[in-house]
Amino acid sequence: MTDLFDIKGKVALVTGATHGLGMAMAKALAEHGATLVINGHTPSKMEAALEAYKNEGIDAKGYLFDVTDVSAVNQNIAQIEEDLGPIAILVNNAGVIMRVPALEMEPDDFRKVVDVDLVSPFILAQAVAKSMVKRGGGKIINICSMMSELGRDTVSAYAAAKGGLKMLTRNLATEWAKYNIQVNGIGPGYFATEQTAPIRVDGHPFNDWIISRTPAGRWGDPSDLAGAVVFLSSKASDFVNGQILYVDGGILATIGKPQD
Ligand code: GCO
Ligand code: CA
Repeated sequence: MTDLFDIKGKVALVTGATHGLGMAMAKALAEHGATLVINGHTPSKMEAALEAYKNEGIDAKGYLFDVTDVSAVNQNIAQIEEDLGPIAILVNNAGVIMRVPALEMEPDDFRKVVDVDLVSPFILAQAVAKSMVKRGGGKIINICSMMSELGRDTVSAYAAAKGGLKMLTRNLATEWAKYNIQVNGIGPGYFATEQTAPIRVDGHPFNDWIISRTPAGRWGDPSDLAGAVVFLSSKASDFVNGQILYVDGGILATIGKPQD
């Protein structure tokens, strides 16, 4: 019997995988047999990350490059394919967030957020798709957000970029489905990571609000993304194109409930 979720030996590149949700998804792919390639841009973080993967028995290969730099991306993609073979799975996870009220947001900072969170996934997708087309297929997974659907105070640039990333996903899926490339997204809800640590403290109004706003009644654990990323990387999703799979404990399903 063939295993629908089998990704053994497939080369998977996860950007921004030196920590957080990127690292959790990268581990899930490696644990299901993928050859793991991680990208980062800070040498010290990369070193620590490779050590952390090793401690869990994962032999991750690290490539340091800036995902917004077109020539660095193209060079590194070519190098990865030369070193390890064709990239079968790309997870566009690298991202930044700035929490600044829109009236105070510097247009240059807005541009920087859009560059990392929206333009770079396009650059990476184009770079890997060129060889995926020649090889007859591949999987591209864009990491979206609750802010692909919803607004929130202070995150105008992030929401604009993540909403854009949802439409980029649909558009690339439209153009590349005929090449057997499935482009989909994962939309994490509110997860317990370093990024949300300052707002997750017990008794903090944001912490209490998120827990009550989430039907599942808790923050997501990074390991909650494992099933979604393996599904969208495997042949189980070969006829799934342009979807955003929200892993959010039900946030988007509900308007919420009144506070007591
Ligand atoms: C925020 C959070 C979010 C999360 C996530 C939600 O400030 O609201 O940091 O932006 O990072 O993307 O899906
Ligand atoms: Ca992060």
